[in-house]
Amino acid sequence: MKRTILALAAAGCVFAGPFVSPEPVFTVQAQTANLKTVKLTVSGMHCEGCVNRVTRFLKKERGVTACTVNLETGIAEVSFDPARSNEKRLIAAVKKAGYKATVQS
Ligand SMILES: [Cu+2]
Repeated sequence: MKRTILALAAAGCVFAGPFVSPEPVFTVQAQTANLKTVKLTVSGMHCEGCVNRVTRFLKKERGVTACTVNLETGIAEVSFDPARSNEKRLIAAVKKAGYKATVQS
């Protein structure tokens, strides 16, 4: 179920391509409309393994629908439902993974 929502949410984020059906997916659209995206500066990552670990922990966090972690910049871009999570929880998730994070201003 969660997997389906993620897939649909991802499809909703992609700008209308040839495969995007014009029929709206009502519930998912309503959900994605309320998503919030934050950029976290993550320190302590030094390889692809770290990136995967941080990504995994962030994606496990409730309400998180998407997460992209960039090793070079050390920035994690996270989309989440603000009704279910917040910056503090995301930072805690990164900490649980073994790294430090701050919200990028
Ligand atoms: Cu590493």
